[in-house]
Amino acid sequence: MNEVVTIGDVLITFNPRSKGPMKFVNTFERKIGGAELNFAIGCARLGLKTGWISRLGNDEFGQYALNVIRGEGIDTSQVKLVDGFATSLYFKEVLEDGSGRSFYYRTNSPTDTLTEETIDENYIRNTKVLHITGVFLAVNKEKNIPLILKALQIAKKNKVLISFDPNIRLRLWKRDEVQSALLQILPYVDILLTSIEEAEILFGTINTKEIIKKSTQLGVTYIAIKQGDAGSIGYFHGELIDAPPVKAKLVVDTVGAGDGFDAGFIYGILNNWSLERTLLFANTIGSIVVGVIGDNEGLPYFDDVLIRMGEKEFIDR
Ligand code: KDG
Repeated sequence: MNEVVTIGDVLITFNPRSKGPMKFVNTFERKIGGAELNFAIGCARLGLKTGWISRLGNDEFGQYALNVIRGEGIDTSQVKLVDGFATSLYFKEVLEDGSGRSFYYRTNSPTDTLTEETIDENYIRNTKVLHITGVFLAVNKEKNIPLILKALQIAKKNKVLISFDPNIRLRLWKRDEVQSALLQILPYVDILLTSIEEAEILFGTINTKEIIKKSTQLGVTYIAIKQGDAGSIGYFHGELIDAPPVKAKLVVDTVGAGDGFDAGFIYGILNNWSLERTLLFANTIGSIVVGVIGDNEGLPYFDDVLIRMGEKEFIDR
């Protein structure tokens, strides 16, 4: 039995070797990414039994990705390599000021072959948490929204906790599409892990109390508002905690920090930690992830987090 299961698309990631507009970058470093996969890697490294439901192209990149994912100890029994589809790609741009864009090559994703019929009810029933993000929904809205709704219904029926990160990528869909789609998902959600900007798109407000009110009215019990280097806010059953930021030692790549935070938050919940400790743990993970280039290379193992929290001694020889 898994403790956490997620559903998503992998992306072979091309990190630029130099800064500046992508059209002038000549060399890239190949890595792998994808919001749900980053989350799964984060959970597995913390020691949670983690499953990932997906489809990859039966090509060099898909085979490479599958090897990496297996190597992380993630259960890939629900992953298939499919013929006739190319594994999705994305190229990252990093400008001199650290900002940048993502360029996706993911139309006709291999996950287009993942349908409502291919969802194994038993697999979803046999986990403690089902984690969904808005990225997978956006990759193929017409198909993935009903597919995810089916997975959510199975999870609800079997008392599996549902966590949701809106992970809104406006390169994949328009604001009004996002709101109407995600508002269909929210009534199933137990744990909402969002940024303030995403909460504004969903609820039309950046006021924390309003966000909490609107989410809890829909049935959400745990809320975490991720604020990057400003820490995070958490809410559970009337308890509201403003958790201070954990200062990063180095910031070289912020992609994946939110996915790492999500993994840490779910770890805390599954271990019945207090909301305060859960937020501190998740904030610490985010602060570690940003110190490493790549979408998931910086995700820490459990002991790394304890060392950064000062709860375990670091012995280097
Ligand atoms: O959360 C980080 C991800 O967004 C990144 O690894 C890849 O852009 C990506 C996506 O669409 O999943």
